[in-house]
Amino acid sequence: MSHCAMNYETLKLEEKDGILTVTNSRPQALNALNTRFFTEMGALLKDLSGRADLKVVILTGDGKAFAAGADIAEMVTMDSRQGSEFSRLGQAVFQAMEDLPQPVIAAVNGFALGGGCELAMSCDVRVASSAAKFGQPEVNLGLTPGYAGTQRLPRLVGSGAALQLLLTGDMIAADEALRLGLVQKVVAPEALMPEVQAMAKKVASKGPKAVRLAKRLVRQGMLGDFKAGCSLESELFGSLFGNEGAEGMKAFLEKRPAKW
Ligand code: CO8
Repeated sequence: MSHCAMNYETLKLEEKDGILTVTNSRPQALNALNTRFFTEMGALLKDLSGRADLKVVILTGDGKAFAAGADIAEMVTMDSRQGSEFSRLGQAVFQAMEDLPQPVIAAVNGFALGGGCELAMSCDVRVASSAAKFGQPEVNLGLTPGYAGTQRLPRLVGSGAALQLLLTGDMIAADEALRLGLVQKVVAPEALMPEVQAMAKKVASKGPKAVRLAKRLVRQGMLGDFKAGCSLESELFGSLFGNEGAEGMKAFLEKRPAKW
């Protein structure tokens, strides 16, 4: 596979049956997001986007953190211009995650703070370990989020809950994140990877074109207006007739599994 050609320092990759698990792995710094991470993740996403055989991506973290934020040690010396540049770099990579044709499931194993919470929010579905902690603690550092956290968080949980987290910098437990709708499921730490793998396997067994289009329609719809989203939906819905949809519907009527 082409992505094996690149030697990643911050990412570990493991692929099986069309499901790629990407582990953010710099545990000595609680997987804090640095320039190297963004460069590597950007290159990986570019590579993955062209792969028809790849069905689902799982993103998780090594050790006790998913990611404890942007790398404070790298940011501390930055000036205003460099800060904006670092923000744009992260935003572009997280946008590429949303734009990836394949769905991305976040398996949030531990701390998802600041840029780490923003990373989780750029995934399509979030499953959390009961040991995970979420928050946007940037105000503690005299900062705001810079990787679209001020935009994605209110879209996920509403502006009141988003502002409560953004203004207080409070860390919340996984159960509270579930109550707010920031995550979709909470499981025991040891059940996290089996749960996410089962979910990924289920998604990978569905009509592959339909899965990609469902993601694209929601992602594009969230950025634009309702009517434009509906009109794109009709167009893409129609594109499944005569190919994958024809097989899926025929298989149902013939009481047999579909052959994608
Ligand atoms: N950056 C760099 N290093 C970090 C980070 C981080 N965000 N978080 C932890 N580390 C390092 C620690 O410095 C420590 O290193 P060392 O062993 O060399 O002293 C190591 O990881 C282990 O951390 P702790 O000893 O602190 O572990 P604890 O279990 O005691 O505490 C916490 C865990 C509570 C998660 C604690 O580490 C913490 O509060 N971390 C910082 C969390 C934070 O503030 N995150 C937000 C960062 S700002 C941000 O994400 C902005 C995003 C937008 C950027 C826009 C671009 C400009």
